[in-house]
Amino acid sequence: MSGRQRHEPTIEEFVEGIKRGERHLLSRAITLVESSRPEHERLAHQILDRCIGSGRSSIRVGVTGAPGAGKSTFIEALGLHLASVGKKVAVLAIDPSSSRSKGSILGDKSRMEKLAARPEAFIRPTPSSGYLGGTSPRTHETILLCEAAGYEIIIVETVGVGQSEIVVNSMVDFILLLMLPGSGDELQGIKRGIMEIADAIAINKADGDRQKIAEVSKGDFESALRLLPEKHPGWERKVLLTSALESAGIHEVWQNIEAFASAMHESGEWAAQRREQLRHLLHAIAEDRLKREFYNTPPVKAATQRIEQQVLSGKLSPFTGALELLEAFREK
Ligand SMILES: Nc1nc2c(ncn2[C@@H]2O[C@H](COP(=O)(O)OP(=O)(O)OP(=O)(O)O)[C@@H](O)[C@H]2O)c(=O)[nH]1
Ligand SMILES: [Mg+2]
Repeated sequence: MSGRQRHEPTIEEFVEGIKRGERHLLSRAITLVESSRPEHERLAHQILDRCIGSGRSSIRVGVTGAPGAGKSTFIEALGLHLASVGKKVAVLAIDPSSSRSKGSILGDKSRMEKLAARPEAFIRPTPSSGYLGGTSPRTHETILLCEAAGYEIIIVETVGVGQSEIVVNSMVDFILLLMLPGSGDELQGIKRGIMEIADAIAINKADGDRQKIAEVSKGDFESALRLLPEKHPGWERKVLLTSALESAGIHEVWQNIEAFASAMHESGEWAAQRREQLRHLLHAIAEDRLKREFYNTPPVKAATQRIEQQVLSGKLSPFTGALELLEAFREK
């Protein structure tokens, strides 16, 4: 960073710049969204308020799967495919390491260097900032900013290790689950819940001598999907074979996403799901704010340590302790 004082853009400049697709302003607005400083938060919300009605539409795709399944490589291949047909693509890679390290230490693959070099693409690692599962209301807010900036396809990468894919389900239109070729018997330790929220499965790394086994896995996953309840009535979840490394099967995945989008638009479910997601965001933000306000209220702050100690030493039950904290909050 240079020592030069940076000009702080006005709300107007932020909003107009984002709508014109100026990447540096989009980046700075996302930084404000991610900040926990109250003045940044206020600014971020003023910007968001004026971006949310941009009327621009997008397809939001969540890509999830076990660590090393090839999510980043796949997203880069898909992004390059989309950029080559002139689509503007934003990629939000949720970096699970950043809650620990406070920085975004992404591996080479996660940087998606080829895609990053394309003018049509915008790549942003987002810190999971300690939120359960690696996504936060901030990811949703960042999606809204990217949409206002005219990105037509927004791809969110999350590691399918627990809650993250459930959270990502509340902010994207389509979820692609990446699996590896291999025995589908034990479904590779992937929890049933993750399969249930997938709109399609791609068996990635279906290349070299893994091709045969990938075919077998395809059948296994198709059977497994048939046993699961429908996610969207009328949408048949496909199992596709891909090689992100060789860019094979990528176009087929995209065609599947487009088919999903038109089917959902036709049935009205697209809009219904988006409305449901706004409801979710409303409550996620309210809960987030309330929780912070609660613990920052002076009487609660003052009582927390004492009550914690009493609970830990067995003098007070956690139930009574929690009620006492609420009492302190009400007395504020
Ligand atoms: N053979 C083969 N290797 C692949 C393919 N896709 C990814 N890989 C390799 O698999 C490794 C992991 O790929 P990533 O794209 O980083 O996987 P990821 O799922 O994003 O990993 P995390 O973000 O760490 O969870 C890398 O060495 C890739 O080169 C593929 O289609 N075929
Ligand atoms: Mg990755």
